[in-house]
Amino acid sequence: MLTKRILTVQDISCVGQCSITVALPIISACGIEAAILPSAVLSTHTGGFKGFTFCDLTDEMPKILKHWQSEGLTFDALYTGYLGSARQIEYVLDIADTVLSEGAPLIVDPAMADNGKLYYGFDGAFVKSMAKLVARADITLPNITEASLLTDTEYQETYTPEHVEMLNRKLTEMGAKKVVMTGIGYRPGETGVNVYADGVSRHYAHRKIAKGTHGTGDIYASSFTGSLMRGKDIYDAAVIAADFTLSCIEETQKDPEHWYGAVFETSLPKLIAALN
Ligand code: PXL
Repeated sequence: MLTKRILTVQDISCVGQCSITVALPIISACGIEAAILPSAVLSTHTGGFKGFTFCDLTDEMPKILKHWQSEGLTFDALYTGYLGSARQIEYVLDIADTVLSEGAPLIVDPAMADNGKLYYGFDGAFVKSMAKLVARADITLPNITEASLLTDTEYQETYTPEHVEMLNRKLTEMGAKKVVMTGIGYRPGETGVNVYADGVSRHYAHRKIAKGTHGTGDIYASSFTGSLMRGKDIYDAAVIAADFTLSCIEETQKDPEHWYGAVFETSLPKLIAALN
């Protein structure tokens, strides 16, 4: 096929602008077909809503995979986001082994922690399972909290480029081929992304907006994956995704009542323009 089809595996949070509800529109805007494998359905995400519902779809995963195999369906990339259990990670590895086309990258966003803390519901055993998936990744996109947890390194709120380099080395020694580390800033008021590929780091710095917004990791990973599949190299894709994510956070700031996610919709034209 001339067109590219990718598969993303993560949950559906019905309200909350994260995981599949941002991955689908963003990857589509990049001009790439996105197929989904929902790992669970939640009424909302877990970051601030109370009493959310949760329907686990783990048992569906092998059945869905079997059907795809019987239809001969394959995917040109596999992008994973928020996953809920060790068993889901085993199924993701089965998917990577069976329905990826030749050379299709495995892109792993180990979405499980931020600001030095695991998200609600995760524990050390899950981190170990996620480390197994990261070890298979062609590209992994951790923030510094996730990189620290995955490599059993103490989390530091402020850090040096040498510290980031050490985390990158540890992640690649585990097996990940390339690392795009998000939320990396060395100066007050600055954040950015560090791309580690073939033993070399390149850092892209940009303005940091003080108030963090939920779901920006998913916006970043989706726009990165879409840009990469549009043929951008890893650094250019990382920069396009950083500029897009920053624009989404700026849009979110215009509405102080919009607390649960980032307003990404109005920045999609900018993302499309950056790719053309
Ligand atoms: O954005 C990451 C994410 C995705 N899905 C669910 C979440 C979170 C973060 O908290 O709760 C259900």
